[in-house]
Parts: sequence; C-alpha cells; structure tokens
Amino acid sequence: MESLREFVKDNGLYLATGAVIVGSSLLLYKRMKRSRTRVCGVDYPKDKVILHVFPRTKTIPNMGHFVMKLETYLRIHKIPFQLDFNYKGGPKNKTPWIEYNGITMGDSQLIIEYFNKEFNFDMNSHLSKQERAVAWAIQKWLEEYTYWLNVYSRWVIFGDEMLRKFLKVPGPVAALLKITMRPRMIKTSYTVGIGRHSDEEVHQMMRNDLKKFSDLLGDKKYIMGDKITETDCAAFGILSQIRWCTPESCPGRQLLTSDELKNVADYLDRIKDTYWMDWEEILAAVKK
Ligand SMILES: N[C@@H](CCC(=O)N[C@@H](CS)C(=O)NCC(=O)O)C(=O)O
Repeated sequence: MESLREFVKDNGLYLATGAVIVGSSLLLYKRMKRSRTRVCGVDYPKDKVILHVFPRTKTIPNMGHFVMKLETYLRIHKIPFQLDFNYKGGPKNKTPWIEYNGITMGDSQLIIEYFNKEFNFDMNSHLSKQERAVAWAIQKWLEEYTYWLNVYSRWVIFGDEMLRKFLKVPGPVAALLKITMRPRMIKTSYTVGIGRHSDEEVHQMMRNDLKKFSDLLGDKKYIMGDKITETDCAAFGILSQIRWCTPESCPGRQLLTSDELKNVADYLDRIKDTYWMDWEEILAAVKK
C-alpha cells in the first residue's frame, strides 16, 4: 500500500496525462463510431424501423412526447420496429429519429408523412378537406402550446420532483441534470414565451387548455369522431405525458387523474388499452 502511494506520488503527472489521453481517446472513438454512416443490412436489419428513443421509464413507456406519438402510429399500422435507446445523434438533434432501409430521418411528423407515402396509409382519409384542416389545427395547438406548458411545468416548476420521482437516477446524476438541463429548459421556455409567465399563470393556462380539449372531445370516441386519426396519435403523445409522467403537484396532472375531465382520461385509456396492450409489461420490466 505504502509503495503504491509512493509510486502515485512519484508518477502523478504521468498517471494524470495517461488518464486524460485514455479518456479523450475513448470519447473520440465513441464519437467516430456514432458518426460513421450505419449501413442497412449490416448495422441494422432491412424492412424494420429502428426507432431511436429515450430509455424506457417506470410510469410511462417513454418520456418523450413525440416518441409516444410516433410509437403509437407505428403500433396502429403494425409497422415492424425495433427500439434503439441510443437517442443522440439524430439528423435534427431531437428525439425521436429513425433509420429505415438506408434512410435516416428526424421529426415525428416528417417520419409519419414518409410512411404514409411509403405504405399508402391515410388515417385521415374519411375526413373532408375542412375537417383535415381542423385536425391539423388541433394537433399543432397541442404540440406547439400544450407541449411547452408541460415541459415548463415538469422540468422547471416541478423539476426537483420530476428528477426525484420520475427519472429515479442516482443523486449525483440528478444533481448534474439539475445543473445542465434545467437552465437549458428555462432558456428555451423563455424563448418560446411560456417561461415568461408566473407559475400560477402557467397552471391556469394548463387548466384552461385541458378543459378546452375536454369540451372539444365531448363524448366522442376520438377527437375527430369514431375513427382514430393522426391527431389522436399526437394528442396521446402530449396528454399521456401530463397524465403519467408529470409530478402529482401539477394541476394539469391533477385534472387528468380526477373525475373532472373523465372524458379525457377515458380517451387516453382507450388508446392505451387498444394499442399499448403491453404497457404494464413494459413498465414492470423497467422496475425490475
Ligand atoms: N418536432 C419534433 C419535436 C421533437 C422534440 O422536441 N423532442 C424533444 C423531446 S420530447 C427533444 O428531443 N428535445 C431535446 C432538445 O430540444 O434538445 C418531432 O415531432 O419529433
């Protein structure tokens, strides 16, 4: 032990230099490996979508709003896919992204439009031109507004609870995420505009927002009627996060778990029970 201490003392500089060289080489190797173009048929199978997503979590299969949207779409159409939890490095620097038969593509909507064309799918074929425009407006309302209300609520207002209860990462990782991720969320939300409001204003906006969605849904099975549409995939992506992956203190989550907006809660259960029959199984595997 004494001789080891002496050795470290005498060779500290060499050891530190060695550690830096090994560390940088590993980082460089990882980056090179990631940036190498992956080849279909060699690095991943043909005719199967490689869906790059965040790791599975304990209360919802994925904590990415747009991941839930896209995976729901793939499930509805029974398009074969395989999850890849290496989510970094997509073409838009956002998650989800896919690799499929030699193409690499980011953005859930562009991906859906690509598959619609590729397989001749149209979940909105029964809608009139005007109804399609309304469906699009609803989708963008949720994705461009409700989404940010939720991002700000869960990562900024209730950020500590979110890290503690939902990520369940070890203390030092949570502390690191708090230092790195939270300021980024604050900055982005400020740019978007939501981050300029007080917490109570954001809560009020969220309550109003969800109530309006509930009014629009009424007693319909899906948001545009009896048939599921692309807008329901998007709505499920956003609202499932508020219901299952946002701290209980959030008034939006409280609304979706109380009887007050039961039609919305039932709507989410309907999509979950129909297209995510393995939901509990997925969560159980994560909890192990
Ligand atoms: N328009 C994109 C949005 C994707 C998106 O915003 N994903 C979030 C996670 S829910 C993300 O990757 N955020 C990381 C970042 O903004 O750097 C889509 O539809 O896929």
